[in-house]
Amino acid sequence: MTHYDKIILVSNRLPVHIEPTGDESWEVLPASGGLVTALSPLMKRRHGTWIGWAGCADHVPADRLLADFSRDHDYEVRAVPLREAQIQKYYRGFSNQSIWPLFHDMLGYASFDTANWEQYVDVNSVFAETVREQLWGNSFVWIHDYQLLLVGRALRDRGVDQTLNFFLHIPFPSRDLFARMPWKVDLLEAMLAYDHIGFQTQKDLANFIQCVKVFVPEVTVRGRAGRGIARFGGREVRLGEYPISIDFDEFNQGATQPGAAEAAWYIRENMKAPFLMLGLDRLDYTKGIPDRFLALERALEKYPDLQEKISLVQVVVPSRLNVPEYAGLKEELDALAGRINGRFSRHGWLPIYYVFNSLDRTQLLGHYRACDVALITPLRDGMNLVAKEYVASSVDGQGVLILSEFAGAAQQLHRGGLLVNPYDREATADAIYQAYTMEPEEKRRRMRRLRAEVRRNNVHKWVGRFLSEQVSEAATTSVS
Ligand code: GDG
Repeated sequence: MTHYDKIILVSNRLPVHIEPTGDESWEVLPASGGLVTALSPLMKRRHGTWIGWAGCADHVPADRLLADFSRDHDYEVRAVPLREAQIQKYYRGFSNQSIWPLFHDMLGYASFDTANWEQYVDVNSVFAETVREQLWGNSFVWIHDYQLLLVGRALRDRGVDQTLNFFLHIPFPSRDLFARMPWKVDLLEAMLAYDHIGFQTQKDLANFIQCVKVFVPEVTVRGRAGRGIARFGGREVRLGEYPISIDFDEFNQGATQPGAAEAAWYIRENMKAPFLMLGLDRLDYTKGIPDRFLALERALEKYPDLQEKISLVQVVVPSRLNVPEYAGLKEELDALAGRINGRFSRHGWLPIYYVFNSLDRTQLLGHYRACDVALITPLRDGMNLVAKEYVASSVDGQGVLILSEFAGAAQQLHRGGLLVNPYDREATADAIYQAYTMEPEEKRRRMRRLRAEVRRNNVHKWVGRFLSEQVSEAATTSVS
Protein backbone atom coordinates (compact mmCIF):
# COMPACT_ATOMS: atom_id res chain seq x y z
CA MET A 1 0.00 0.00 0.00
CA THR A 2 1.42 3.37 -1.00
CA HIS A 3 1.47 6.08 1.66
CA TYR A 4 2.02 9.77 1.25
CA ASP A 5 5.39 10.50 2.79
CA LYS A 6 4.52 14.00 3.85
CA ILE A 7 1.51 16.30 4.20
CA ILE A 8 2.00 19.92 3.16
CA LEU A 9 -0.68 22.49 3.77
CA VAL A 10 -0.44 25.94 2.27
CA SER A 11 -2.49 29.02 3.18
CA ASN A 12 -1.92 32.75 2.96
CA ARG A 13 -1.57 33.07 6.75
CA LEU A 14 0.07 30.53 9.03
CA PRO A 15 -2.09 29.08 11.83
CA VAL A 16 -0.13 31.12 14.41
CA HIS A 17 0.25 34.74 15.55
CA ILE A 18 3.57 36.27 16.47
CA GLU A 19 3.00 38.76 19.30
CA PRO A 20 5.54 41.15 20.84
CA THR A 21 6.14 40.49 24.56
CA GLY A 22 8.58 43.33 25.26
CA ASP A 23 11.72 44.85 23.80
CA GLU A 24 12.93 42.69 20.92
CA SER A 25 11.09 39.58 22.13
CA TRP A 26 8.05 37.83 20.77
CA GLU A 27 5.90 34.80 21.39
CA VAL A 28 4.22 32.50 18.91
CA LEU A 29 0.61 31.67 19.73
CA PRO A 30 -1.54 29.15 17.89
CA ALA A 31 -4.44 30.76 16.02
CA SER A 32 -7.97 29.49 16.44
CA GLY A 33 -10.53 28.98 13.71
CA GLY A 34 -12.30 26.24 11.84
CA LEU A 35 -9.53 25.38 9.43
CA VAL A 36 -6.95 25.05 12.19
CA THR A 37 -9.27 22.88 14.31
CA ALA A 38 -10.12 20.73 11.33
CA LEU A 39 -6.65 20.18 10.02
CA SER A 40 -4.51 20.16 13.15
CA PRO A 41 -5.27 16.51 14.05
CA LEU A 42 -4.20 15.35 10.58
CA MET A 43 -1.13 17.61 10.64
CA LYS A 44 -0.08 16.35 14.08
CA ARG A 45 -0.67 12.70 13.27
CA ARG A 46 1.39 12.91 10.09
CA HIS A 47 3.94 15.49 11.37
CA GLY A 48 2.99 17.70 8.45
CA THR A 49 4.30 21.07 7.36
CA TRP A 50 2.08 24.19 7.22
CA ILE A 51 3.41 26.89 4.92
CA GLY A 52 2.20 30.50 4.91
CA TRP A 53 2.92 34.14 5.57
CA ALA A 54 3.84 34.79 9.21
CA GLY A 55 1.97 38.12 9.17
CA CYS A 56 4.67 40.05 11.04
CA ALA A 57 6.88 43.01 10.24
CA ASP A 58 10.11 42.60 8.29
CA HIS A 59 12.38 42.96 11.36
CA VAL A 60 10.80 40.10 13.37
CA PRO A 61 12.99 36.91 13.31
CA ALA A 62 10.05 34.75 12.17
CA ASP A 63 12.14 31.76 11.01
CA ARG A 64 13.82 31.30 14.38
CA LEU A 65 10.57 31.79 16.32
CA LEU A 66 8.67 29.36 14.11
CA ALA A 67 11.44 26.75 14.31
CA ASP A 68 11.18 26.89 18.13
CA PHE A 69 7.38 26.65 17.91
CA SER A 70 7.61 23.65 15.53
CA ARG A 71 9.99 21.82 17.88
CA ASP A 72 7.40 22.06 20.67
CA HIS A 73 4.46 20.98 18.52
CA ASP A 74 3.80 17.90 16.46
CA TYR A 75 3.87 19.67 13.14
CA GLU A 76 6.05 22.21 11.46
CA VAL A 77 5.13 25.78 10.56
CA ARG A 78 7.29 27.45 7.93
CA ALA A 79 7.11 31.07 6.82
CA VAL A 80 7.16 32.17 3.21
CA PRO A 81 9.76 34.93 2.98
CA LEU A 82 7.70 38.00 2.05
CA ARG A 83 8.51 41.66 2.55
CA GLU A 84 5.98 44.29 3.53
CA ALA A 85 6.21 45.87 0.07
CA GLN A 86 5.15 42.60 -1.59
CA ILE A 87 2.19 42.17 0.77
CA GLN A 88 0.89 45.58 -0.22
CA LYS A 89 0.33 44.70 -3.87
CA TYR A 90 -0.23 40.95 -3.68
CA TYR A 91 -2.54 40.84 -0.65
CA ARG A 92 -4.07 44.27 -0.15
CA GLY A 93 -3.93 44.94 -3.87
CA PHE A 94 -4.77 42.06 -6.18
CA SER A 95 -6.23 39.61 -3.63
CA ASN A 96 -8.42 42.08 -1.76
CA GLN A 97 -9.18 44.77 -4.32
CA SER A 98 -9.59 42.59 -7.43
CA ILE A 99 -10.38 38.96 -6.63
CA TRP A 100 -12.30 39.49 -3.37
CA PRO A 101 -14.91 41.97 -4.71
CA LEU A 102 -15.24 40.32 -8.13
CA PHE A 103 -15.72 36.83 -6.68
CA HIS A 104 -18.31 38.24 -4.24
CA ASP A 105 -20.35 39.78 -7.09
CA MET A 106 -19.38 43.31 -6.03
CA LEU A 107 -17.94 44.63 -9.23
CA GLY A 108 -18.33 48.24 -8.07
CA TYR A 109 -15.61 47.66 -5.46
CA ALA A 110 -13.18 45.97 -7.85
CA SER A 111 -10.17 47.61 -9.43
CA PHE A 112 -7.58 45.99 -11.68
CA ASP A 113 -4.01 47.19 -11.57
CA THR A 114 -1.26 45.55 -13.60
CA ALA A 115 1.42 46.17 -10.96
CA ASN A 116 -0.77 44.40 -8.36
CA TRP A 117 -1.32 41.47 -10.73
CA GLU A 118 2.42 41.15 -11.40
CA GLN A 119 3.16 41.09 -7.69
CA TYR A 120 0.42 38.47 -7.20
CA VAL A 121 2.14 36.29 -9.83
CA ASP A 122 5.54 36.82 -8.18
CA VAL A 123 4.34 36.11 -4.65
CA ASN A 124 2.53 32.96 -5.78
CA SER A 125 5.91 31.87 -7.20
CA VAL A 126 7.60 32.58 -3.85
CA PHE A 127 4.98 30.37 -2.16
CA ALA A 128 5.62 27.68 -4.80
CA GLU A 129 9.37 27.84 -4.23
CA THR A 130 8.89 27.41 -0.47
CA VAL A 131 6.60 24.44 -1.12
CA ARG A 132 9.05 22.88 -3.57
CA GLU A 133 11.84 23.02 -0.99
CA GLN A 134 9.65 21.04 1.40
CA LEU A 135 8.54 18.32 -1.01
CA TRP A 136 9.80 14.95 -0.05
CA GLY A 137 9.00 11.57 -1.61
CA ASN A 138 5.35 11.30 -2.45
CA SER A 139 3.97 14.42 -0.76
CA PHE A 140 0.29 15.33 -0.35
CA VAL A 141 -0.02 19.07 -1.07
CA TRP A 142 -3.19 20.98 -0.19
CA ILE A 143 -3.31 24.68 -1.08
CA HIS A 144 -6.02 27.02 0.24
CA ASP A 145 -7.91 29.99 -1.05
CA TYR A 146 -8.04 32.91 -3.40
CA GLN A 147 -4.67 34.44 -2.55
CA LEU A 148 -2.93 31.35 -3.95
CA LEU A 149 -4.74 30.47 -7.17
CA LEU A 150 -1.48 30.34 -9.16
CA VAL A 151 0.71 28.27 -6.83
CA GLY A 152 -0.14 25.01 -8.62
CA ARG A 153 1.04 26.24 -11.98
CA ALA A 154 4.15 27.80 -10.46
CA LEU A 155 4.95 24.36 -9.02
CA ARG A 156 4.38 22.68 -12.38
CA ASP A 157 6.73 25.25 -13.95
CA ARG A 158 9.33 24.01 -11.48
CA GLY A 159 8.87 20.44 -12.71
CA VAL A 160 6.74 19.25 -9.79
CA ASP A 161 4.45 16.41 -10.86
CA GLN A 162 3.02 15.40 -7.50
CA THR A 163 -0.71 15.50 -6.79
CA LEU A 164 -1.74 19.07 -6.05
CA ASN A 165 -5.03 19.84 -4.29
CA PHE A 166 -6.78 23.19 -3.94
CA PHE A 167 -9.80 24.46 -1.99
CA LEU A 168 -11.51 27.80 -2.67
CA HIS A 169 -13.12 29.25 0.48
CA ILE A 170 -14.91 32.12 -1.26
CA PRO A 171 -17.54 31.94 -4.02
CA PHE A 172 -16.62 31.48 -7.67
CA PRO A 173 -18.38 34.14 -9.79
CA SER A 174 -20.67 33.71 -12.76
CA ARG A 175 -19.25 33.81 -16.25
CA ASP A 176 -20.56 37.35 -16.91
CA LEU A 177 -18.77 38.68 -13.86
CA PHE A 178 -15.59 36.69 -14.36
CA ALA A 179 -15.43 38.05 -17.92
CA ARG A 180 -14.42 41.42 -16.41
CA MET A 181 -11.16 40.00 -14.99
CA PRO A 182 -8.35 41.14 -17.31
CA TRP A 183 -6.25 38.02 -16.56
CA LYS A 184 -9.14 35.55 -16.66
CA VAL A 185 -7.61 33.05 -19.06
CA ASP A 186 -4.33 33.05 -17.17
CA LEU A 187 -6.14 32.45 -13.89
CA LEU A 188 -8.28 29.62 -15.23
CA GLU A 189 -5.40 27.88 -17.00
CA ALA A 190 -3.33 28.19 -13.83
CA MET A 191 -6.11 26.64 -11.76
CA LEU A 192 -6.23 23.75 -14.21
CA ALA A 193 -2.67 22.89 -13.14
CA TYR A 194 -4.11 21.44 -9.92
CA ASP A 195 -5.22 17.80 -9.86
CA HIS A 196 -8.18 18.38 -7.61
CA ILE A 197 -10.15 21.57 -6.88
CA GLY A 198 -12.82 21.88 -4.18
CA PHE A 199 -15.57 24.53 -4.04
CA GLN A 200 -18.00 25.42 -1.27
CA THR A 201 -21.24 24.91 -3.22
CA GLN A 202 -22.68 23.36 -6.36
CA LYS A 203 -23.25 26.85 -7.71
CA ASP A 204 -19.56 27.77 -7.37
CA LEU A 205 -18.54 24.57 -9.07
CA ALA A 206 -21.06 25.13 -11.88
CA ASN A 207 -19.80 28.72 -12.35
CA PHE A 208 -16.22 27.50 -12.60
CA ILE A 209 -17.16 24.87 -15.18
CA GLN A 210 -19.06 27.47 -17.22
CA CYS A 211 -16.10 29.88 -17.14
CA VAL A 212 -13.66 27.18 -18.17
CA LYS A 213 -15.88 26.09 -21.07
CA VAL A 214 -16.24 29.65 -22.34
CA PHE A 215 -12.79 31.11 -21.74
CA VAL A 216 -10.57 28.05 -22.24
CA PRO A 217 -12.38 26.30 -25.12
CA GLU A 218 -9.76 23.58 -25.53
CA VAL A 219 -10.82 22.12 -22.17
CA THR A 220 -13.36 19.32 -22.09
CA VAL A 221 -15.45 18.94 -18.95
CA ARG A 222 -17.63 16.06 -17.86
CA GLY A 223 -19.69 16.42 -14.75
CA ARG A 224 -22.90 16.05 -12.84
CA ALA A 225 -24.31 16.86 -9.39
CA GLY A 226 -21.39 18.24 -7.47
CA ARG A 227 -18.62 16.43 -9.35
CA GLY A 228 -16.68 16.99 -12.55
CA ILE A 229 -13.56 16.14 -14.47
CA ALA A 230 -11.82 18.67 -16.70
CA ARG A 231 -9.23 17.60 -19.27
CA PHE A 232 -6.64 20.14 -20.27
CA GLY A 233 -3.12 19.87 -21.67
CA GLY A 234 -3.10 16.09 -21.37
CA ARG A 235 -4.05 16.22 -17.69
CA GLU A 236 -7.21 15.53 -15.70
CA VAL A 237 -8.50 17.82 -12.98
CA ARG A 238 -11.06 16.51 -10.52
CA LEU A 239 -13.65 19.09 -9.48
CA GLY A 240 -15.90 18.76 -6.46
CA GLU A 241 -18.28 20.50 -4.09
CA TYR A 242 -17.28 20.29 -0.40
CA PRO A 243 -19.23 22.65 1.89
CA ILE A 244 -16.94 23.46 4.82
CA SER A 245 -18.27 23.17 8.35
CA ILE A 246 -17.32 23.53 12.02
CA ASP A 247 -16.40 21.29 14.92
CA PHE A 248 -19.94 20.78 16.22
CA ASP A 249 -18.88 19.13 19.49
CA GLU A 250 -16.49 21.93 20.35
CA PHE A 251 -19.26 24.56 20.16
CA ASN A 252 -21.96 22.33 21.60
CA GLN A 253 -19.85 21.53 24.65
CA GLY A 254 -18.23 24.97 24.91
CA ALA A 255 -21.61 26.66 25.04
CA THR A 256 -22.58 24.71 28.17
CA GLN A 257 -19.41 25.65 30.10
CA PRO A 258 -19.93 27.95 33.11
CA GLY A 259 -17.92 30.78 31.51
CA ALA A 260 -20.17 30.90 28.43
CA ALA A 261 -23.37 30.64 30.51
CA GLU A 262 -22.15 33.44 32.77
CA ALA A 263 -21.25 35.65 29.81
CA ALA A 264 -24.72 35.01 28.32
CA TRP A 265 -26.40 35.91 31.61
CA TYR A 266 -24.41 39.14 31.79
CA ILE A 267 -25.34 40.14 28.23
CA ARG A 268 -29.04 39.57 28.87
CA GLU A 269 -28.90 41.44 32.17
CA ASN A 270 -27.33 44.47 30.56
CA MET A 271 -29.53 44.84 27.51
CA LYS A 272 -32.85 46.54 28.03
CA ALA A 273 -34.72 44.37 25.52
CA PRO A 274 -36.25 40.96 26.17
CA PHE A 275 -35.50 39.74 22.61
CA LEU A 276 -31.93 39.92 21.27
CA MET A 277 -30.67 39.43 17.75
CA LEU A 278 -27.00 38.89 16.99
CA GLY A 279 -24.92 40.16 14.08
CA LEU A 280 -21.25 39.10 14.11
CA ASP A 281 -19.07 39.98 11.17
CA ARG A 282 -15.66 41.10 10.12
CA LEU A 283 -15.85 44.67 8.82
CA ASP A 284 -16.54 43.96 5.16
CA TYR A 285 -18.88 45.31 2.52
CA THR A 286 -19.84 41.74 1.53
CA LYS A 287 -21.47 41.19 4.94
CA GLY A 288 -24.44 43.47 4.28
CA ILE A 289 -24.31 45.22 7.67
CA PRO A 290 -25.78 48.58 6.52
CA ASP A 291 -28.68 46.74 4.79
CA ARG A 292 -29.24 44.82 8.03
CA PHE A 293 -29.45 48.04 10.05
CA LEU A 294 -31.93 49.42 7.51
CA ALA A 295 -34.01 46.24 7.62
CA LEU A 296 -34.17 46.54 11.40
CA GLU A 297 -35.26 50.16 11.06
CA ARG A 298 -37.97 49.08 8.63
CA ALA A 299 -39.12 46.36 11.05
CA LEU A 300 -39.43 48.92 13.85
CA GLU A 301 -41.50 51.19 11.59
CA LYS A 302 -43.69 48.47 10.18
CA TYR A 303 -44.22 46.54 13.41
CA PRO A 304 -44.27 49.14 16.21
CA ASP A 305 -44.87 46.42 18.82
CA LEU A 306 -41.18 45.51 18.30
CA GLN A 307 -40.12 48.83 19.79
CA GLU A 308 -38.58 48.46 23.25
CA LYS A 309 -38.82 44.69 22.74
CA ILE A 310 -35.98 43.79 20.36
CA SER A 311 -32.36 44.88 20.01
CA LEU A 312 -29.68 43.98 17.52
CA VAL A 313 -26.31 43.26 19.16
CA GLN A 314 -23.95 43.93 16.28
CA VAL A 315 -20.31 42.97 16.76
CA VAL A 316 -18.03 44.20 13.99
CA VAL A 317 -14.49 42.87 14.03
CA PRO A 318 -12.05 45.53 12.73
CA SER A 319 -10.49 44.55 9.42
CA ARG A 320 -8.54 46.06 6.49
CA LEU A 321 -9.00 49.60 7.84
CA ASN A 322 -6.08 50.81 5.74
CA VAL A 323 -8.16 50.12 2.61
CA PRO A 324 -10.33 53.21 1.88
CA GLU A 325 -13.52 51.21 1.14
CA TYR A 326 -13.33 49.59 4.59
CA ALA A 327 -12.67 52.86 6.42
CA GLY A 328 -15.65 54.34 4.53
CA LEU A 329 -17.85 51.41 5.55
CA LYS A 330 -16.91 51.96 9.20
CA GLU A 331 -18.03 55.59 8.93
CA GLU A 332 -21.28 54.55 7.26
CA LEU A 333 -22.03 52.08 10.08
CA ASP A 334 -21.24 54.62 12.79
CA ALA A 335 -23.60 57.13 11.17
CA LEU A 336 -26.40 54.61 10.54
CA ALA A 337 -26.32 53.14 14.05
CA GLY A 338 -26.32 56.67 15.49
CA ARG A 339 -29.23 57.77 13.32
CA ILE A 340 -31.41 54.72 14.00
CA ASN A 341 -30.67 54.77 17.74
CA GLY A 342 -31.37 58.50 17.81
CA ARG A 343 -34.67 57.97 16.05
CA PHE A 344 -36.08 55.14 18.17
CA SER A 345 -34.31 54.84 21.53
CA ARG A 346 -36.30 55.54 24.64
CA HIS A 347 -36.31 54.71 28.37
CA GLY A 348 -32.78 53.33 28.15
CA TRP A 349 -33.66 50.92 25.33
CA LEU A 350 -31.53 50.97 22.16
CA PRO A 351 -32.40 49.26 18.87
CA ILE A 352 -28.71 48.66 18.06
CA TYR A 353 -25.88 47.81 20.43
CA TYR A 354 -22.93 48.29 18.16
CA VAL A 355 -19.54 46.97 19.25
CA PHE A 356 -16.50 47.62 17.06
CA ASN A 357 -14.12 45.06 18.52
CA SER A 358 -13.43 41.33 18.55
CA LEU A 359 -14.63 38.98 21.26
CA ASP A 360 -12.64 36.36 23.11
CA ARG A 361 -13.83 32.79 22.83
CA THR A 362 -15.92 32.80 26.03
CA GLN A 363 -17.62 36.05 25.02
CA LEU A 364 -18.25 34.64 21.54
CA LEU A 365 -20.01 31.60 23.01
CA GLY A 366 -21.82 33.85 25.50
CA HIS A 367 -23.19 35.95 22.64
CA TYR A 368 -24.32 32.85 20.74
CA ARG A 369 -26.16 31.63 23.84
CA ALA A 370 -27.64 34.95 24.85
CA CYS A 371 -29.23 35.88 21.53
CA ASP A 372 -32.68 34.68 20.47
CA VAL A 373 -31.88 35.16 16.78
CA ALA A 374 -28.77 35.17 14.61
CA LEU A 375 -29.31 37.72 11.87
CA ILE A 376 -26.79 36.66 9.23
CA THR A 377 -27.42 38.57 6.05
CA PRO A 378 -24.29 38.77 3.87
CA LEU A 379 -24.81 40.03 0.33
CA ARG A 380 -22.53 37.15 -0.68
CA ASP A 381 -20.46 34.68 1.35
CA GLY A 382 -18.49 31.55 0.50
CA MET A 383 -20.01 29.65 3.42
CA ASN A 384 -20.39 31.67 6.67
CA LEU A 385 -19.29 29.67 9.66
CA VAL A 386 -20.95 32.01 12.17
CA ALA A 387 -24.33 30.58 11.07
CA LYS A 388 -23.15 27.04 11.83
CA GLU A 389 -21.48 28.06 15.10
CA TYR A 390 -24.70 29.73 16.27
CA VAL A 391 -26.63 26.56 15.55
CA ALA A 392 -24.11 24.33 17.36
CA SER A 393 -24.13 26.71 20.37
CA SER A 394 -27.95 26.85 20.58
CA VAL A 395 -28.00 24.18 23.23
CA ASP A 396 -31.47 25.10 24.50
CA GLY A 397 -32.88 24.54 21.00
CA GLN A 398 -34.67 27.90 21.04
CA GLY A 399 -32.54 30.05 18.72
CA VAL A 400 -33.80 31.19 15.32
CA LEU A 401 -31.46 31.53 12.35
CA ILE A 402 -32.24 34.22 9.79
CA LEU A 403 -29.84 33.59 6.92
CA SER A 404 -29.10 35.22 3.59
CA GLU A 405 -29.86 33.05 0.60
CA PHE A 406 -26.52 34.27 -0.82
CA ALA A 407 -24.40 32.64 1.90
CA GLY A 408 -23.00 29.23 0.93
CA ALA A 409 -24.42 27.93 4.23
CA ALA A 410 -27.96 28.44 2.90
CA GLN A 411 -27.52 25.31 0.79
CA GLN A 412 -27.37 23.19 3.97
CA LEU A 413 -29.42 25.30 6.40
CA HIS A 414 -32.42 26.30 4.29
CA ARG A 415 -34.75 23.77 5.87
CA GLY A 416 -34.56 25.00 9.47
CA GLY A 417 -33.50 28.61 8.93
CA LEU A 418 -35.54 31.57 7.69
CA LEU A 419 -33.91 32.45 4.36
CA VAL A 420 -33.96 36.06 3.22
CA ASN A 421 -32.78 38.13 0.30
CA PRO A 422 -30.68 40.76 2.10
CA TYR A 423 -31.33 43.28 -0.69
CA ASP A 424 -35.04 43.01 0.10
CA ARG A 425 -35.46 45.25 3.14
CA GLU A 426 -39.19 44.61 3.41
CA ALA A 427 -38.81 40.81 3.42
CA THR A 428 -35.94 40.95 5.93
CA ALA A 429 -38.07 43.12 8.22
CA ASP A 430 -40.86 40.54 7.89
CA ALA A 431 -38.46 37.72 8.77
CA ILE A 432 -37.42 39.61 11.93
CA TYR A 433 -41.07 39.86 12.90
CA GLN A 434 -41.67 36.21 12.07
CA ALA A 435 -38.78 35.19 14.34
CA TYR A 436 -40.10 37.42 17.12
CA THR A 437 -43.58 35.94 16.97
CA MET A 438 -42.55 32.33 16.31
CA GLU A 439 -44.06 29.74 18.65
CA PRO A 440 -41.55 27.91 20.90
CA GLU A 441 -42.51 24.57 19.34
CA GLU A 442 -41.71 25.79 15.83
CA LYS A 443 -38.39 27.21 17.04
CA ARG A 444 -37.49 23.87 18.59
CA ARG A 445 -38.50 21.96 15.46
CA ARG A 446 -36.45 24.18 13.19
CA MET A 447 -33.43 24.20 15.47
CA ARG A 448 -33.54 20.39 15.80
CA ARG A 449 -33.22 20.14 12.02
CA LEU A 450 -30.42 22.66 11.90
CA ARG A 451 -28.47 21.01 14.69
CA ALA A 452 -28.84 17.56 13.15
CA GLU A 453 -27.48 18.93 9.87
CA VAL A 454 -24.43 20.66 11.41
CA ARG A 455 -23.72 17.74 13.75
CA ARG A 456 -23.77 15.29 10.84
CA ASN A 457 -21.90 17.39 8.30
CA ASN A 458 -19.18 18.67 10.60
CA VAL A 459 -15.70 19.83 9.70
CA HIS A 460 -14.11 16.44 10.30
CA LYS A 461 -16.43 14.97 7.70
CA TRP A 462 -15.45 17.82 5.36
CA VAL A 463 -11.76 16.92 5.67
CA GLY A 464 -12.54 13.24 5.22
CA ARG A 465 -14.62 13.85 2.10
CA PHE A 466 -11.98 16.03 0.48
CA LEU A 467 -9.24 13.52 1.23
CA SER A 468 -11.20 10.47 0.16
CA GLU A 469 -12.16 12.09 -3.13
CA GLN A 470 -8.53 12.92 -3.62
CA VAL A 471 -7.45 9.33 -3.07
CA SER A 472 -10.32 7.59 -4.82
CA GLU A 473 -8.38 7.83 -8.07
CA ALA A 474 -5.78 5.46 -6.70
CA ALA A 475 -7.44 3.18 -4.21
CA THR A 476 -4.10 2.00 -2.91
CA THR A 477 -2.97 5.44 -1.81
CA SER A 478 -3.63 6.56 1.74
CA VAL A 479 -3.34 9.88 3.52
CA SER A 480 -4.80 8.86 6.85
C1 GDG B 1 -13.66 32.55 4.58
C2 GDG B 1 -14.89 32.81 3.68
C3 GDG B 1 -16.02 30.84 4.68
C4 GDG B 1 -15.65 36.25 14.10
N1 GDG B 1 -15.66 37.23 15.00
C5 GDG B 1 -15.05 36.77 16.08
C6 GDG B 1 -14.66 35.46 15.84
N2 GDG B 1 -15.03 35.17 14.61
C7 GDG B 1 -14.81 33.88 13.96
C8 GDG B 1 -16.10 33.12 13.87
C9 GDG B 1 -15.87 32.25 12.65
C10 GDG B 1 -14.92 33.09 11.80
O1 GDG B 1 -14.35 34.08 12.64
C11 GDG B 1 -15.62 33.80 10.67
O2 GDG B 1 -16.22 32.87 9.86
P1 GDG B 1 -16.34 33.02 8.29
O3 GDG B 1 -17.14 31.89 7.76
O4 GDG B 1 -16.83 34.39 7.95
O5 GDG B 1 -14.85 32.75 7.85
P2 GDG B 1 -13.61 33.56 7.23
O6 GDG B 1 -12.40 32.81 7.62
O7 GDG B 1 -13.65 34.97 7.64
O8 GDG B 1 -13.81 33.49 5.66
C12 GDG B 1 -16.17 32.31 4.35
C13 GDG B 1 -14.74 30.59 5.47
O9 GDG B 1 -13.57 31.14 4.83
C14 GDG B 1 -14.49 29.09 5.66
O10 GDG B 1 -14.31 28.45 4.44
O11 GDG B 1 -17.12 30.44 5.46
O12 GDG B 1 -17.27 32.48 3.48
O13 GDG B 1 -14.99 34.21 3.43
O14 GDG B 1 -15.21 31.06 13.00
O15 GDG B 1 -16.29 32.43 15.07
N3 GDG B 1 -14.02 34.70 16.74
C15 GDG B 1 -13.76 35.27 17.94
N4 GDG B 1 -14.09 36.55 18.24
C16 GDG B 1 -14.73 37.33 17.35
O16 GDG B 1 -15.02 38.49 17.64
N5 GDG B 1 -13.13 34.53 18.87
